[in-house]
Amino acid sequence: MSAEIEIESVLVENRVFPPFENLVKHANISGMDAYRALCDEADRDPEAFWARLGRENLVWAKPFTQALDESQAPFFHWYADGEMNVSANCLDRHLNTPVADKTAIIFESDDGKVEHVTYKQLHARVCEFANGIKALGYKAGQRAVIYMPMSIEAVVAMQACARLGIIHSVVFGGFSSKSLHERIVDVEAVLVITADEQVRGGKKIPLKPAVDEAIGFGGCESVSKVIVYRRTGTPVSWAEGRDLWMHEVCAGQAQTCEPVALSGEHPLFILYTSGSTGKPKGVQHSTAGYLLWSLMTMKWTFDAKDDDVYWCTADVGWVTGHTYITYGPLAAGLTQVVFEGVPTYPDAGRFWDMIQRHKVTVFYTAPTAIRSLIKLAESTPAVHPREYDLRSLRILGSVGEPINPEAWMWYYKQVGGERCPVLDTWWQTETGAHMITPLPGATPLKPGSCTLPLPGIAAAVVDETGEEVERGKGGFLVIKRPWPSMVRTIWGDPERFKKSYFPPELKGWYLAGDGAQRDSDGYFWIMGRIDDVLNVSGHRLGTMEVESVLVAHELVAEAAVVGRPDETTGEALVAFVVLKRPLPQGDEAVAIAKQLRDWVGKEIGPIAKPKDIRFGENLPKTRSGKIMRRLLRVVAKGEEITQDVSTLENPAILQQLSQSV
Ligand code: 6R9
Repeated sequence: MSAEIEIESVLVENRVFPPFENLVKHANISGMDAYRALCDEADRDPEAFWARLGRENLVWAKPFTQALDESQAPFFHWYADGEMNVSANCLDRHLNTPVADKTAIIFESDDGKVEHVTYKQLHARVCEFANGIKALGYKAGQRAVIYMPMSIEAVVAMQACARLGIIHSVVFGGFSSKSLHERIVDVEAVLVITADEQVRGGKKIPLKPAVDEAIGFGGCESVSKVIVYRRTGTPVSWAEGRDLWMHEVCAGQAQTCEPVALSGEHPLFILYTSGSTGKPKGVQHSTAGYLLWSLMTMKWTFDAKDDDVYWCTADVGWVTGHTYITYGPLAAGLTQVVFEGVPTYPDAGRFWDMIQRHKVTVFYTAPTAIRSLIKLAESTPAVHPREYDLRSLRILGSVGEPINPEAWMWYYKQVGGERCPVLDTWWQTETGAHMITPLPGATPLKPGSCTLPLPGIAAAVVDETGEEVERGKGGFLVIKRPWPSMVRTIWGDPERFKKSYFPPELKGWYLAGDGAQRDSDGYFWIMGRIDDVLNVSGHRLGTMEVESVLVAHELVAEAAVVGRPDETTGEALVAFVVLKRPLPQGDEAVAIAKQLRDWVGKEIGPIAKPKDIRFGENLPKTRSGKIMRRLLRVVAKGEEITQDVSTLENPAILQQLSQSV
């Protein structure tokens, strides 16, 4: 944790939008008094509050007697002596209710084919696949890596693992074989579940070849089977005895499968996310606490109602796809849209067209998507949301990065028709589910603010000694009390877990890694990361991660990566590179920059490719040899350096680095 808080300040908006009466009237949390009553209940006796929610909202195979065990803090244990199964809580619980015959998933493929699956059918498909993997000998506690496109099959694969207690680790389909390899090795996966290809924006992108390559890198001896979902039918190479088709694994299996009763603390999944060092962290989540908060936030934030058609546009490769596609909406018994493709194909009206056709009521997407659709709608009137009937919408959500007030207002007016609240939900891979967010039937909204913490979430803004800062001043965002869906550990690295999230100065509180400030109403305004993590299009990327890949290239001697504000992607990566050869000029510089960009794409994935690469003979360093990233951030923005450069050893270098290739 750096002593200095260096954060990009957000525009503070003064407009306030009170909640809509029609939403307040029927909301699951109706009005600010109801919200405050829940907050008070949680503050009075947090454990009793969480125990009540756990009892009332989850189906237990064996009831718990203790909600929270703090004896090994910061390794908090929740509902540990209770037993339950996440998949049973998402599917079986609905079987003897009217929800059984309700559509669980409306799947729409990239090319517009639509498939409806009811809860009963989804249950049968999950059971068949679970029986199939059980027959192969896999069991609770082992790890499976899932590398799949957005599909019903991806949800089935995750749910089937949960049903058997197999810990899944989903790797986003946009990650390279190298990243995939790293994760397979780190979790010692016994099973990889993938597809032949994925289809996005009219293009086919291979997946199975990346799995073959990843395993080919070596060190993956733990993997005994690769199960392949046939998405496109393109021929793929086949390792006899290792590779199996998903439909063949399912063939002939019974459509019921006893869910395994697991401790509330049984690990449900591991999901990798970037931190401030080169190596991504395997964030481990648990069974009961995670599912409880996934479900409660569906009910509270999204005000889940029986007749909702809910759509979260995230990919299951990210935490948003885990909590708000695979688990939360199913536990809540909602009908949800699952979409394979991209927002701009066949044109930039795709989201609006789908909302219109499927009569979506709750829509949850990322600011990056909104910002890029604003641009396209303004230039191509035919894909402007006003051209579509979006009257089915009642709630809009935003996630992944700060939403700037301009984008908020456009979303509110053009998409929501000034009838729908925009919920700016702040949370993280580590928090499992929403933490600070407006409630649609209670919270007055301010564009650009994620407003107030959910009941039970003890959020605060403090300085480096742990003192709460004054209203209007920036500080570190912390959570002062444990909550059920919190990260349990970093897979294989409990020391890093303690160091990253529970620094000793902060009295055992959870350090989120974001800067924030509160206004005079107590509203939270997130001001960006305080560590070396960037947020590009809502995806977390560690600058060190990209740097270590760049310096691994044969041409590169040294590299520093910083972020620069970007109109569309929020932040963009700028890489400053010192080559092992003389400074390249003109076409040669362009060619090397391309080579390096492709290298990063191959090593991590296309999302990590630097937008801008600058070459120099050196990097700005202090006399003790430390790279002065603060100066690089200024140079990356193309701004004049007004800071003190007296500690800089080689001031002339800044001029060189200000030239784009
Ligand atoms: C869910 C998710 C977490 C980081 C987080 C913060 C940023 C997420 C935000 C937001 C401002 C919001 N972030 N939501 N910043 N306002 N509503 O995105 O998880 O990928 O782990 O990213 O994203 O910086 O620390 P994850």
